[in-house]
Amino acid sequence: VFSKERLGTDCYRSHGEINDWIEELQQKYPERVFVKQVGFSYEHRELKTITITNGDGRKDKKVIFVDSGMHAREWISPSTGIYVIQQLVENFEENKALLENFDWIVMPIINADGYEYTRSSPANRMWRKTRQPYKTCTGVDPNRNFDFMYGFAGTSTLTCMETYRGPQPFSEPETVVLRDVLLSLKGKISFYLTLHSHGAYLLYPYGYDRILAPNTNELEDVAQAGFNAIYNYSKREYQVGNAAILLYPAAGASDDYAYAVADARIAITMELPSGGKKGFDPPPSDIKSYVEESWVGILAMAKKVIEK
Ligand code: ING
Ligand code: ZN
Repeated sequence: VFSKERLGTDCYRSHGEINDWIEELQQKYPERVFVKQVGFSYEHRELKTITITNGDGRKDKKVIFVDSGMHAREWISPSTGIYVIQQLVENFEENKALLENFDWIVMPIINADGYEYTRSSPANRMWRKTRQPYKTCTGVDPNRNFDFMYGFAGTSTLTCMETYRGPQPFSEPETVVLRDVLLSLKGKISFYLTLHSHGAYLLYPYGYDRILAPNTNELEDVAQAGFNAIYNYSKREYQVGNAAILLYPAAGASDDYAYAVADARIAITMELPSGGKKGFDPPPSDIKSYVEESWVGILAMAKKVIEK
């Protein structure tokens, strides 16, 4: 019934396909995989996490948490989330050392409604936000909607803007779901990795303002490990640094929240490389090379965290 790597890397997958696939993984590998329905999107799509273990039954492990699909148009992000799951579950023998002292939890699609909206017609391809309507326009930037330094720099009060922060923190069901998952893991997260695109950046807190986080040396070390691995692999040069200083200040993002509120020791926003006409649209034929390269970086960062 099941073939290895059923989802492959040949095309962008729908939210439904991804959900069905992780449920199949749980059926196929019940001792190592646990899928949990953690809530619903505004349009009632099922939001799920997949917990990946080595099956030894230990319950005291720290967690490496990866999410993707927060911004609708950043399609290479969920593709990479899928690839991470494939590496840990279907390529278990090669990667089982990563699961010895850590459980991995992946949430492959956060903004399910936005993602499906970008898939529904070419006219909607560049949608970024959620899909809850407000008075004049639809959607909130989920990466401005978290309640740490909410409303500070890089956020908009205008409903029609791409960085609309919402009427209040956690106005969006999708950010509530991610918040509750992160808080349920509070103090257990060694590495929070959130996958975005595009531009090839490895960003670490704080993002709300140009302020360095207390363990900046450690954050920089982990990000540098990712940089080096990718550079050695493909000669691509990611830019590494504090999110607000290197890119721009953006308050209410999930990495700051995971770091400052859910006490993730390391939190990184990985902006995957640009592709296609607008940067957000690498052609399907490029998915394979993008996700393989990105995994090299993710692996190196995870190893750095694990060896600490
Ligand atoms: N970029 C991120 C954004 O939400 C970011 C960059 C993340 C900046 C975290 C500051 C803090 O704007 C994309 N492409 O979404
Ligand atoms: Zn993004």
